[in-house]
Amino acid sequence: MANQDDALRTSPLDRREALAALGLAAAAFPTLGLAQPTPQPAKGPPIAVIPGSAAPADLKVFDEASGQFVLPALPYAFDALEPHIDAKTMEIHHDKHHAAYVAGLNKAIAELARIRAAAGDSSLVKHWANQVSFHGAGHINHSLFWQMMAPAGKGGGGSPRGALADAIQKAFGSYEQFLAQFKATATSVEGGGWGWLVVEPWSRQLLLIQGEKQQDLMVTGCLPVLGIDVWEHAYYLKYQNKRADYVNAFPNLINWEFCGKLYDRAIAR
Ligand code: MN3
Repeated sequence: MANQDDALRTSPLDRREALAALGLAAAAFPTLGLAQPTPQPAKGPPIAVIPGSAAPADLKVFDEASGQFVLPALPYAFDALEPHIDAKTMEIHHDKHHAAYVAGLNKAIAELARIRAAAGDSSLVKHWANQVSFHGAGHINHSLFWQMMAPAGKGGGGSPRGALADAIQKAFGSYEQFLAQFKATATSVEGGGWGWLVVEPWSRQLLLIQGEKQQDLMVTGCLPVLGIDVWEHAYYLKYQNKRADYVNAFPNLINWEFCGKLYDRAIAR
């Protein structure tokens, strides 16, 4: 597991940034007839990557060959989470909503590159940077969310085990108190958003926080352990306006084994 993690920490994003920087440098000299700087691979220590921040080894969210973010397959059938989440909701949520975040993220990154190449509308940097935040968070959130659930009784439900169970006990007093506060956190999100259990890595504490939209209110650097999407698109077909009923059903689906791995990675140093 450690080797897989280390391989991921070579971080395609770091390389993308380096390549983007090189492209920017090249674009600055296109017509001057000057010798362009010879691209050099980045040297020095790699940019620090917070342990646990790389994608889990079996979760393909980015394709290095194409340089594009990609939609990971659902790890189960659309109807596998019935009756707690219905098949139609899962199909639309994954195939339409999540796919739109992936497409939106790729487009926003491409538009910013066009602006750097003087081929785009430079007045739209604010817009596209905002879109990177929104769609990027949407892509990561949903990629994790599918894995954080499993069919009830077949990996979904039960209670946390191992180090995560101990940490929840320490942070919240008991699993029951944690669960009550997690539900209250999620149910009371204003508008579309998320309820999150995260590790704040500088203190290594567990925190319960709300996310609004896809990324608003997230604490910088915090690492997700468990999240529930409370946008209406996540539950409206079955539950209509009764978000609390959906939130109450959600613990039947929590994949604590996956969440435990996220926790272990988040506190590893
Ligand atoms: Mn959603």
